[in-house]
Amino acid sequence: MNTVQLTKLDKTVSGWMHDMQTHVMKRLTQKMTIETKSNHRDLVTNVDRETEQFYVEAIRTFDPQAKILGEEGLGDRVTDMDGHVWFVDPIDGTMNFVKQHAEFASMLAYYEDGQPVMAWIMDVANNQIVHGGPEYGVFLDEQRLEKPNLESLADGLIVLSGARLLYEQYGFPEIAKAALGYRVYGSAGISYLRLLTGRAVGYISYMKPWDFAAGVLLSQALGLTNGTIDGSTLNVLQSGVVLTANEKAFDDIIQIQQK
Ligand code: 2AM
Ligand code: CA
Ligand code: CA
Ligand code: CA
Repeated sequence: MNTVQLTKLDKTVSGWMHDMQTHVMKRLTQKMTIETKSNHRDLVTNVDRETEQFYVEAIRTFDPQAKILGEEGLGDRVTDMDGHVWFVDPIDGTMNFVKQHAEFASMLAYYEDGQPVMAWIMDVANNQIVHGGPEYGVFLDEQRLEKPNLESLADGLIVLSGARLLYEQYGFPEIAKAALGYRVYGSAGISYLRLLTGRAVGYISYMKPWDFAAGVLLSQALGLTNGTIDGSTLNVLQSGVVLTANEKAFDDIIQIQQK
């Protein structure tokens, strides 16, 4: 895609997200339907479904060839990365959405024949978007972001998923102890925003494709390193423990893993 096409794509999708933001913040003042999915902590609301439906309709009109992988299942069954593939996480951090009315995100990512093109992560309550891609640059709203400093794990904050830390999985306690400090945000999108804006040196969590497709694309575009914690190849259609960090902190974490 050339710059004109990328700019059009960015403006179009950012426009959808601003419309979504107005709608979702209004929904927070109204009564919500809250249901559980796989267990009592796995929440879904009518707003998650409505928001996914809104994105699916917008994407289908804009890009009739789209294959859409959305968390709430209103898109398509996507089994390969051929053609135009869109990842949708309508509300990321649904528990924060329900309990805090803040610290939740909305994420979209677009890949063409397996190549990352552009992604968007919005901090909905703060109405801020990080958006961009490898050919376009990465921006926080209008401000271009630079590659974050190469701070080591010992000198920086590591962002972790709370459940994995609590249940001492994947070496998370050792990683937290080796870091200057650790943070748990309860939303993959908010975690990636902290990393992309240089407030943390790394993020590790067990994630599904819609949780990391946008974050991995934007991180890579900013020069951060992405991988899996077990050294297997990162596949955007496969769930796994994904690690994103600056290259120094990435090595520090892999070394702790291999001990
Ligand atoms: P969600 O709110 O979109 O479901 C919270 O710890 C973070 O992990 C959120 O980004 C949440 O996304 C995601 N999450 C929730 N349950 C999960 C699960 N079973 N596996 C992987 N990620 C999950
Ligand atoms: Ca969910
Ligand atoms: Ca999610
Ligand atoms: Ca979600």
